[in-house]
Amino acid sequence: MSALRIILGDQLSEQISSLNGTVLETDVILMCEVMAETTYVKHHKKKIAFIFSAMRHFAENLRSKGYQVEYFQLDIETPLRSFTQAIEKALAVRAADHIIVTEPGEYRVLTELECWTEIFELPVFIRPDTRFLCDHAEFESWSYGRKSLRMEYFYREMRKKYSVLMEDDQPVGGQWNFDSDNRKSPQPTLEVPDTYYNAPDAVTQKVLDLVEAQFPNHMGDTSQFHFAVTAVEAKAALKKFIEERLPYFGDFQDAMIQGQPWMYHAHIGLYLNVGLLLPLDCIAAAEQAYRSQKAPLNAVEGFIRQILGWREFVRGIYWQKMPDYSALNFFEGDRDLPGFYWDADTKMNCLHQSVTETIENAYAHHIQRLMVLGNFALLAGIDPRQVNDWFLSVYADAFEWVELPNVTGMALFADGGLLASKPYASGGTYINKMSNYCKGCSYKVNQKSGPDACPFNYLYWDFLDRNREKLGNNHRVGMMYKVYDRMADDKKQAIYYDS
Ligand code: DLZ
Ligand code: SF4
Repeated sequence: MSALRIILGDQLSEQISSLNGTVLETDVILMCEVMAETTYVKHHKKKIAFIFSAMRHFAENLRSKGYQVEYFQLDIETPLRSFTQAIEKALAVRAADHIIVTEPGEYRVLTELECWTEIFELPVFIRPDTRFLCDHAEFESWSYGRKSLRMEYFYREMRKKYSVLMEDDQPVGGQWNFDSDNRKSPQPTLEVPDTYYNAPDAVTQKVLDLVEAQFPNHMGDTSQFHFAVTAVEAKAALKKFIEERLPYFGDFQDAMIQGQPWMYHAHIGLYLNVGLLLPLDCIAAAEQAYRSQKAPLNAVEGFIRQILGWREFVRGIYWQKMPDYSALNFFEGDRDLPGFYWDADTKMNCLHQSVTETIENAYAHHIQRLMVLGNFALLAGIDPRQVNDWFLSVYADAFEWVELPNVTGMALFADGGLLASKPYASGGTYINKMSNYCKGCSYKVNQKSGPDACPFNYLYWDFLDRNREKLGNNHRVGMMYKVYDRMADDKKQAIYYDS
């Protein structure tokens, strides 16, 4: 008996279920750099480099522990077109009588591997991904019969299940959620610590050269590559966050400062999503910081909610609603994504800064993604498929199970309210409150119409007006319709023409 065990590029954990029970003498681990996976959306150069380097380091680590690893590096002359082709190539040189794989993070990949039994005439065992804290059956039973799915209630169940920030059966501090403490406006003089920096080693340097040569038309460049690429390094990045940023994470969670791409966010999403960090380790480290009085409760609870609540919740929704979820378009957006999402060439300073930082770092923080980049796409009525493809390709942490619900559900409200209770739509005022971008902008944030008006302002009112039938009954938006209806007709006309 010998197994071919497949490890995908986002399954780089020694605890991954596909490795359970490996017989070192007979079993073969297969990992492969697949051209089609790098180009089905044009991933950012730093994202491809991160994944390839982390994969190569992971393979080396497995070899050092006695595993037999078949690793296919990207072959430019005869690139692999799919995971299926990689298995075919592996089976040509390594005999196996069954295949073992952990369920993938994308529906597209699941449909591919569900064909393997027929193609290879071998039993294929698809194991659950036990790195997640809520499995599919548990999410089904939690969501069964509920009219709407709200993360808050799911999160409370998870807090109890894992006994996180609990005192007996009550939440520490007497409440579940401290978000109301987390809305401080930014002070441009804040001294934000540097993000984790890891100098590329020889393996990473080889990958960076490969990516620069082979993907010239993809976003970004490979200079200043500083990501962790092993589990040990990712743990160091987590430690740096817990010690230096976590204490302020809550206070400035929604703040944006020009020239400060990292703020007090964790920047560990990419490590969690490829498996270099495990969720419970991150949660335990944050809770420990609170228990030892190194970080306040509002910060620790907010951070833990992202991992134990939001991350698991969006994964549950993704697998429950796919494949239909990827086609949802509640507002029937049909405009093309503007070119400035790729080159930052826009006079709107908030968008210019957010896209510039995305190009440089394959990263932008949550509030830039939601209230600047997502908000603009929502208000302007951009086709959700194009917006999703963009988010999936440009961020190093983006894998479809997490990207799609965040963009389609949260940023675009394209699911009509399955995941969020109202659209996260706002005019320039909110961006001005939470950032210093407007000071350096060609547009005037206080003007509602005319050539100098902040485009977010007229797009906001136009968005409400053209979607009245769909949003008029939403009591959380109702107030804004009253404001719009009181506006003079000439103002409404100007908004319409500017949009
Ligand atoms: C995103 C990505 C990229 C760029 N390249 C690879 C690759 O070469 N090999 C691989 O195994 N996985 C890659 N991935 C991740 C996959 O596209 C996909 O997101 C995951 O397999 C889903 O579980
Ligand atoms: Fe963005 Fe409007 Fe502010 Fe300019 S004025 S930075 S477009 S919100």
